Amino acid sequence: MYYFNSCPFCIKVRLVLWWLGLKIPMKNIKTQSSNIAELVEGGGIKQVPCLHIESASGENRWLYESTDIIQYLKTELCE
Ligand SMILES: N[C@@H](CCC(=O)N[C@@H](CS)C(=O)NCC(=O)O)C(=O)O
Repeated sequence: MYYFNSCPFCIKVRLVLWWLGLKIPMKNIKTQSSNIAELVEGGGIKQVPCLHIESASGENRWLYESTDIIQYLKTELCE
């Protein structure tokens, strides 16, 4: 998930990740500029949080909006 530390929407999602006990790769866009480039190139928008989902078939989805990300984490990763 693309994020930066002081982003309140990212904090909300990170709290849910912690609460659900989920460990996923985290990409800080403030500490590594290549992460911003990756985010904009892949997702099309410089906005965080953004969850990059790569399916088993190699299909890419870039999920923006903290509420949608939380919904996805709860339904797709915790069933
Ligand atoms: N509605 C979005 C709001 C996300 C948002 O506003 N993120 C800010 C950081 S806190 C952002 O990425 N703004 C664009 C920028 O900094 O260029 C959500 O709930 O995820």
